[in-house]
Amino acid sequence: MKTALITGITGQDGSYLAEFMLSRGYRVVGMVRRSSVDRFERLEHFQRQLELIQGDLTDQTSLDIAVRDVRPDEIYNLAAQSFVPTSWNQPGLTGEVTGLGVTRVLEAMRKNRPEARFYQASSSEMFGKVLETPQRETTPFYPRSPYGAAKVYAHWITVNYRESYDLFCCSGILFNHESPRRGFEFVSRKVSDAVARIKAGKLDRLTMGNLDAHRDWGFAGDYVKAMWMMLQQDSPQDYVVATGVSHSVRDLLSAAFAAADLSWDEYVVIDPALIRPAEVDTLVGDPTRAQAELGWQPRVSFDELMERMVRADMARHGVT
Ligand code: NDP
Ligand code: GDR
Repeated sequence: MKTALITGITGQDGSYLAEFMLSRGYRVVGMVRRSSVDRFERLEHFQRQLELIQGDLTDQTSLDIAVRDVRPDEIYNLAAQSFVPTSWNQPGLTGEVTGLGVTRVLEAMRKNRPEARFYQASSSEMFGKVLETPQRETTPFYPRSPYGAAKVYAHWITVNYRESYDLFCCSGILFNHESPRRGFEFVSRKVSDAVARIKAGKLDRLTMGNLDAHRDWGFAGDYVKAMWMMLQQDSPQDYVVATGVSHSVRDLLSAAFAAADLSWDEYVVIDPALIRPAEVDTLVGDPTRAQAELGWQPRVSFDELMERMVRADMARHGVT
């Protein structure tokens, strides 16, 4: 039985990846940071099948102990301060966790378990003010936030440990992926939850930021499979994971409200405070390498994704 160590297991992707790895017969160990409250909502329905250990990406000792004791065959580093707007208010913390934290995990692996395979959660935010469309593995980076800058550092340190120490390290450059388990501050979930609350009579107005931004949105359940596929290859590589289709935030509003037979323009107001200091205007990925070398394909379309999210939130709020 192979062992997978997942950092960030309490997050959206961590929960889907853990379920997927269990279905492949892995022993799954999740690293969680110490908190005064349990935050395992996304894991509740299968938590008994998991081992959870404490650790924090800001603390080298905890990572050394985790890797030494767990003896993983595969390490998935999903932990990060992942919300872009927070990265302007907490740039130091974002750099520590999302950037330097990756070096700490790599060091823990190099010292304690160099034969393990390593996955780094890289991001399309690294392309930022895009220098090429669609974005592929060779497109130069131009990050537009402290988060994006931290991810660029994390990406290159992963490449560097592969080249310096001959470790099996891969970066998945994943474009936005969503699900009913998405955090409430991200735009897709903010909107699906708002639609459900409007239907339930609990909300009459939704404040939004930039409606003109375009993103390449896919389903998180499809994307975690690509993470695993990368670590099953003969040699380590970096891969773009995306649908290849871009939509605006306005399209997202339209799809989500339509799923509940509502018109978004009757409820949405713009709040300038939600406009970012520097925006990533348009992202669209070219997943050709992932399709050709991994055999990966996205299965859930944009409209289906938004409909699923709205339905799940409506059920949560007790409306049909
Ligand atoms: P989430 O924000 O849902 O999850 C982040 C996870 O990181 C949580 O489990 C969180 O723990 C954990 N974490 C945060 N800080 C620390 C720390 N100091 N030490 C240990 N763990 C910590 O993110 P997603 O699941 O959406 O994303 C997973 C990864 O993929 C992230 O690295 C993200 O940046 C990246 N990514 C995500 C994309 C997306 O569209 N979802 C696209 C491209 C990249 P806690 O529950 O305690 O807060
Ligand atoms: P993003 O996701 O920044 O792309 O990062 P988010 O859903 O936060 O924003 C997407 C786009 O929507 C615009 N927007 C709003 N966003 C939020 N959150 N709230 C609003 O009210 C709103 N109005 C408009 C934003 O300006 C932006 O253009 C996500 C995260 O998961 C990162 O961790 C990951 O690396 C990238 O996706 C790929």
